[in-house]
Amino acid sequence: MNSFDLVIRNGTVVTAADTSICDIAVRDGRIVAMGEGLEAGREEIDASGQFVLPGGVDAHCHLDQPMGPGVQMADDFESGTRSAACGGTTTVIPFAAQEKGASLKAAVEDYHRRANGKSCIDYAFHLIISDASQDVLVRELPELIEAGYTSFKIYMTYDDLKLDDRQILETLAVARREGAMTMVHAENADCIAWLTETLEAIGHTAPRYHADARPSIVEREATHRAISLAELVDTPVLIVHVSGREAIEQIRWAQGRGLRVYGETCPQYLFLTAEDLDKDGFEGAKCVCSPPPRDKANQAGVWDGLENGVFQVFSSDHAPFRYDDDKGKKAAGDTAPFQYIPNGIPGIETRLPLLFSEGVLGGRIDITRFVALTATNPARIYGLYPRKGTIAIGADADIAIWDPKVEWTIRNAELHHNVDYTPYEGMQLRGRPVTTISRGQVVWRNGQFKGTAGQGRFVPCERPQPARPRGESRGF
Ligand code: DUC
Ligand code: ZN
Ligand code: ZN
Repeated sequence: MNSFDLVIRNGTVVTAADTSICDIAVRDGRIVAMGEGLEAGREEIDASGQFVLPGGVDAHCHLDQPMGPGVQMADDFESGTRSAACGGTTTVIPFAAQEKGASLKAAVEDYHRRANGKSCIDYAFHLIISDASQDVLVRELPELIEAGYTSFKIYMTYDDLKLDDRQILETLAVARREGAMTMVHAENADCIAWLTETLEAIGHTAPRYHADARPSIVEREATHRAISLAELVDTPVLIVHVSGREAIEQIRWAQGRGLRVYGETCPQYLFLTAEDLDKDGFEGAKCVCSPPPRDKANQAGVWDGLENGVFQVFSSDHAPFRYDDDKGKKAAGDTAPFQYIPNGIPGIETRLPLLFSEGVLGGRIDITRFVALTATNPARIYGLYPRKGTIAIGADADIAIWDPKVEWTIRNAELHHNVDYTPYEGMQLRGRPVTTISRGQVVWRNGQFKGTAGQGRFVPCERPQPARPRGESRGF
C-alpha cells in the first residue's frame, strides 16, 4: 500500500527563503516529506522545469460583501474562490464588515453563512470595524480576536465606514491589548468631500475626476496620521492598497524609525494609471477604485517599494462589480457622477500572474520575494503561518505549480470570476500556474477547474503579536 496520497517530483521548490529541486509528498492534506527520490504516491505529478510555490494567500479581497442599497458584488464565495484557485491562490482573507450601529459578531455569523458550503479554497476573515462603540471595543472585539479573527480594517474615509482619530486611537488600543493587527484605509475624508463638491460645482463629474477628488496628498496625509496614531498607541499597523510615492515615503520614514509599520500594494497600482479612468463615455468607471491609480512615475515608485522591501504584502483588493449592470458600476446610471460609482476592480485571478510575469520574469523581483509578498508575509502578518504561506513539512499542502514558459493573453472570457470585464484585457503574460492544489486536492489543472464548492474550510488566525494587557507599560 502506498503511504503517500500525492508526490510532486523534480520541481524547483521555492519558499520565501530559498529554492531547491526536490520531491514533495502529501498525506491527508498536509506536506509530510520533502527530499530526493521519495517513494511512489497514489498520484504523481512531474514538475520538471516548473516552479513549485506555496499557494497564494490573498489577504485583501472582497467577496459577497453586503453593499448599500441597489449595489451587489458579483462574486460570492463560490465564484470568487474558484477564480482565486485558477490564478494560483489557495487561501483568501476577505472582510466581515460591521454595519454602523449593528453588532460585529452578527457580521461574522452572516459572513460564515455566506462562505459555508461555497468556498472552494480555505479562508479566514478580517473584520471591518465601522462602529467603535464601547460594546464592540470592550466585549465583542476581544472575544472575536480570541476566536481567531485577529485582524481588522478601519477606514479614514467613506461616510458609512470611517472612524475619527479618537475612535481610531481607541480601536488601536484594543489591538495592542489583544495582540491583533490593524489594517488602515488611509485617505482624508474631509479633503475628499470638499474636492468632490468643488468638482461637482463646475460640472466635473465624469469617471476621470474620481482621481482628482482623491490626489496623492490626501493619501499621504492620512498615511502619516495613521502611522502617528499607531506610534502613540505603540502597536503595529498595516497601510493597505498604497497607490504611490508620497504614501510610500511616509511608510519608509516610519520603518526607518523602527516602527512596526507594514505596507500593502495591489496590481492596479502597477498596471493602471489615472488615464485608464479617462475613456470614452462611462468606460472609465471600470477602473474606479480608491485610492485611484496614479501616473507612470508613481507606478515606478510602487515597483521600487516591492523591490526594496517597503512593501510586505501584495494583495488583489478584488472588489467585484459588473460594468454593464444596474447593480454594479452603473447602479446610479451610466452617466452618474463619479462619487456614485461603486469603488473597486476585479483581480483575484490575475494578481499572481501579473506579478510573476512582469515582476519575476521581467527581472524586477526574485522568485523568493514573489513568494514572500504573495504568500509567506501575509500568512505571517495575519497569523496563518506556518500552516499557510510556505512549503514545509507539516504545512497544509497548498501548492501552485507554475510553468514559466507558458505565454498567454488575459481574456475576461477565460477568467473564472463573475465580473463582465477585466481591466487587464489583452495583456500578454509569461508564466502561469498550471496546477493548484488545496489541502492536497487538485483544484486547477491544465486550464480546467477541478475543485468543488464547499471543500474550502474556515481557518482561524493566531494572534499576530503578543497581547499587552492594560497598564503593562502605559495606561492603555
Ligand atoms: N477601495 C476600497 O477601499 N475597498 C474596495 C475597493 C476600493 O476601491
Ligand atoms: Zn480600502
Ligand atoms: Zn479593499
